Amino acid sequence: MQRLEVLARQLTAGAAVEDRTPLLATKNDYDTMYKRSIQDPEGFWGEMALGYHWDRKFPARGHMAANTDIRRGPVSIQFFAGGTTNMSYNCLDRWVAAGRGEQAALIWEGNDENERRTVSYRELLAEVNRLSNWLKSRGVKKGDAVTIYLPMVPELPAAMLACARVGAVHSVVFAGFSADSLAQRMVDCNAKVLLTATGVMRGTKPVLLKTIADDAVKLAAKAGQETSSVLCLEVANALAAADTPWNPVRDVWWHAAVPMQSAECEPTWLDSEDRSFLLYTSGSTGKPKGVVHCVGGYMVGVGVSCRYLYDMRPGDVVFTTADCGWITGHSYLAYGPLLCGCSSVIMGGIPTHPDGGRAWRMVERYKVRQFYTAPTLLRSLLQLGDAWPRQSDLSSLRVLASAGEPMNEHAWHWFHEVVGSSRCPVVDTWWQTETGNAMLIPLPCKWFQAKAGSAGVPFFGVCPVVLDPTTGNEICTTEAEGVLALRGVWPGMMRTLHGDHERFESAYFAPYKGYYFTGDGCRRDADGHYWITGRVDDVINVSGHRIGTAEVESALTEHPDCAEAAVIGVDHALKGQAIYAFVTLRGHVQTSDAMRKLLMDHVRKSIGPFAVPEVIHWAPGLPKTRSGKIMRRVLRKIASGEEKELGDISTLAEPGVVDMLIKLRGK
Ligand code: 6R9
Repeated sequence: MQRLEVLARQLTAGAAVEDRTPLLATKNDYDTMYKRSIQDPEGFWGEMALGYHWDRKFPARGHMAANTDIRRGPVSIQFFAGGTTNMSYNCLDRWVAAGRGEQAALIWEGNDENERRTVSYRELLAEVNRLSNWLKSRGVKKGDAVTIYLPMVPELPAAMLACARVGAVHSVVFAGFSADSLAQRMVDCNAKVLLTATGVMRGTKPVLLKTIADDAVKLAAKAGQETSSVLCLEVANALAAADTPWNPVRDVWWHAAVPMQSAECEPTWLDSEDRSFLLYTSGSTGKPKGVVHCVGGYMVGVGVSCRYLYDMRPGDVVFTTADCGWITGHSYLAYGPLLCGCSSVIMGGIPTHPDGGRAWRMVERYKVRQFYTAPTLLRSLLQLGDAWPRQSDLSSLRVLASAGEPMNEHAWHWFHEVVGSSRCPVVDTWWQTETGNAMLIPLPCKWFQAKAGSAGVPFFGVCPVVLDPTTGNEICTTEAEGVLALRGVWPGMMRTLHGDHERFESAYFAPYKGYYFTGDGCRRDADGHYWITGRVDDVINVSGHRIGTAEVESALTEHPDCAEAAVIGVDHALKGQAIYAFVTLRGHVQTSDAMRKLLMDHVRKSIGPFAVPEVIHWAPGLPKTRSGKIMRRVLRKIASGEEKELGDISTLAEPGVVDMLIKLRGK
């Protein structure tokens, strides 16, 4: 009996992954399409966009315009101008009309493995319509911002799609952010409506989201931003509805308000260049930046990348482990798979709960074809041993994707050999919140020779250049090392930073005139493959979460006992990078472990748990240049115990500080 079950499982697994015609079968296919995308972007993307529904077609010529050279005037980008469309229509109605209404759109598992839900395309469309009607009933109109602070439940992508349907601009805030961070983001985009939940279980820990949301609403009000409606979803097991703090004037229960709405809602047809969503991300200085994406370009960029880079086709089951609070969740969990007619798997809990086999059992259960994760998760899963993936039938897998941070060779080989049984390409893609979709990619094609740790070759329309960081000149030899910049434009590119076009230009287009500056260093090898060497600015990547050193520093210095702080990133075996803070206390304050804890708690409250420094190194003074600039290069060497390689410190205002800091390491 048992053997028969195994056999049946193998047969169905086989049926789900029948061989298919490859999209880029030969190198020549890729070269031809790539070349055309660079030589005639307007024609190329115009044709690609015809794979989507447009209520009003854009003209074949004249729909694209761009300037990325600040010497020639303001930076501006447009694609498919003159056309109108709607992303929720392309994600949902189109597939229901094509007879896929009963197919799963979302497959969800909660923190507890027995909590499972499947939402078909027809059901998701109805839920999105009801939610759209609720948003309208609350006065939400095209262009209005809506903040979404939800855990990973099917209602999160549904909320994003409902905003897309009515033309509201969603701002999803990762449910690990604190009340301060949530408030800051609500104030920045002027959001009057907040969608949240009672709470969520993370492993064995409940997180009370509604309480955090209430605090954020209060903080926003103090900053002059009134929240008119808070829609709250009851999430079982976290907190009973009866125990949830409630303001009857402002708060609305999801289960009371949404089901009574009509399940029909005409999509609002939006101009291609209308705003689609905002997503806040960290930069090297100042507050988080509200990256703005627009409807048509983002849709086409993400949809086409899913098709060509991850081979997503209708009916495929895609499992992306990212949270919708980050760009990978937007592009490759929510929008991308649905634009391709796939079933998207959502994991509500953490992948190592209750044990290291959780993610692999889900792959087996749902016959996942594309598994998309981040190196940080791979590192923690591989630590738990090979037995876990080997216990599950992973034969449905065809594409193993990753993004977010550099993948070390060890993790790459484990992914390829243990998870993929050496049959599946490892697609380690480089991209950013700002780029909208994957940009550099080891193509998942038989002919492509992927190299462990390399981000591969450019996607259509992407023109990477390696710049000499000191002269700013392009290094034109095939083999090159320097700063990664991009020439030209692509549809999924951000259009501006919310409320600050000047910062958009100065952060991305001023450092190297004529190019988009990525903030990453890179190397191009003799075969033209790119290797990302990490950020060259003051951005740290902790477990794939981007954090600006300036944000952590300002959280620390907000504490009344902290006089000054300097934050750097140090290598960390699991997280990739960890936050290391040098802190100078005010004169009268004594250093102690209790003080350390106070400062850590303060950062947790101010930004969120993931931004808490791993190490606080007491610093009676900081190494500064005579003009007052902190020399982080010196701090990095001190933190990693490489003081013999400090280099030139003759420009330091007080060289004695260095010895003091070395003595205080580990104290
Ligand atoms: C998608 C995403 C962007 C930054 C980026 C770079 C790093 C992303 C990478 C990678 C090496 C890869 N990064 N993918 N580094 N190899 N395959 O993560 O967006 O959160 O905006 O982060 O992440 O440093 O500049 P985002």
